[in-house]
Amino acid sequence: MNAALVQRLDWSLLDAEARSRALRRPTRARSAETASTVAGILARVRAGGDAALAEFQRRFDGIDTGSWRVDAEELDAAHAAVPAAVRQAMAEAMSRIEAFHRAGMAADYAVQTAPGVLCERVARPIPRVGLYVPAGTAPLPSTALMLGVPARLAGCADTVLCTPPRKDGSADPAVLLAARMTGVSRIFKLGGAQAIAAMAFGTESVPRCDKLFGPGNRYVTEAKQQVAQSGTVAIDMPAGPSEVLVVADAGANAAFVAADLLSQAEHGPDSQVVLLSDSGELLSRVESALAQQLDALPRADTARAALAGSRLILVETLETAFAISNAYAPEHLILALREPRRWLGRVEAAGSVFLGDYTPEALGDYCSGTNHVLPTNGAARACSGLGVASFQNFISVQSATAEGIAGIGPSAVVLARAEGLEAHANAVDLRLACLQSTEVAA
Ligand code: HSO
Ligand code: ZN
Repeated sequence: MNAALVQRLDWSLLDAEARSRALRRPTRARSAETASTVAGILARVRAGGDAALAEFQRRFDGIDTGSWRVDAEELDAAHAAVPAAVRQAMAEAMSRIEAFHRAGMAADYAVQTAPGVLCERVARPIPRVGLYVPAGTAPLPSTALMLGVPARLAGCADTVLCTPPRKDGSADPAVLLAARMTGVSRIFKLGGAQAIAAMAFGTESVPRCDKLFGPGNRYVTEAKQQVAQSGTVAIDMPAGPSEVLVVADAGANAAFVAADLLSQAEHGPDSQVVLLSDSGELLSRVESALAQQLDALPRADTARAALAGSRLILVETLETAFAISNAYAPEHLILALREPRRWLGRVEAAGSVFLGDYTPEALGDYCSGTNHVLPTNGAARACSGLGVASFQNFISVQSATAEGIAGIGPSAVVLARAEGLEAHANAVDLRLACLQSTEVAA
């Protein structure tokens, strides 16, 4: 067994500094070099439009077609290229994702807050959204479903999707199929910061979008942050490498736990996995299971690199495990506990929670129905995963009758004068005076 596979710690023996080091993400800080490369790409696309996209296609993708829009022919070919079993599994996943997301949609509502005063909130789709689906070492058609389904449920009029081209200039057929299944309007074979720039600023061929969604590599993430900071476009959430935290008790199945840790670790060398348990024996069994399962994985090198930055931590009690988890605020939290639901009330911050031995994260990644675009890097403390609401704007509406303003107007006048805002007071006073004079006249 390889003792150095993953670091093992005893929480009770760590001082404050060692504890904070134990929970530090391996995430690189935003590098100045990446930031300036990305700023350069954004500026080029903003100024040069399609000509700049063609230049980046040659330079970064090594292809020279000068076109990137996916046409009907390529979509049809994608359908034929995806095996029937995959098409079927995608269709089933999509219907569960749709059922779950539809149930969570916020209904419009109206409340009479005083006689004659009606306050409402109505939802409107964000008109044009831009979805980014990474390809990289593993193209993720499931991400196209996780972005496309809520966009469609929200009723977005125009859904643009960018995904990087492959070496031969084509796009991953399964990503194209998933995009088509969800009803995406236009698909472009564009990747990296230039794709984000195209959707944020618009070019001759790519329409300017109102909000951008989806995970990506560090260039994509940096580009999303820069266009959002400049006020050009809204983005879904700050994205970072994927992560999972597992809380397991002595009765947990070590092979299951190890498999869950590895399923996260295979995403990328900077993915982080953390296991907390009150059983040293369980930790040892998981360590052996990790070593056993790792070698059989095609992406063993990636997983090994991720494990090198990960931790197995012994805690004295499960209460401590939850305190640690809440402070860490993991993207995914697996409760490999005998009575997981009993502990759910303790969870204060997490992107998505998986209860019990038979709920691996992989179910949520693909097909249970929940969204897998989730806050990483501790953002779960104050951010939530994607839902239909992420693709909507909520507009408040109010209407007051004469009776309504007569009732609540005097409060507005008092508050306006207290703030020294006489014009505000006047806007209400004029109407109150008008009502009084018509009353007198009547
Ligand atoms: N675990 C990833 C999502 C994913 N896994 C896609 C497989 N495919 C981030 O939540
Ligand atoms: Zn995953």
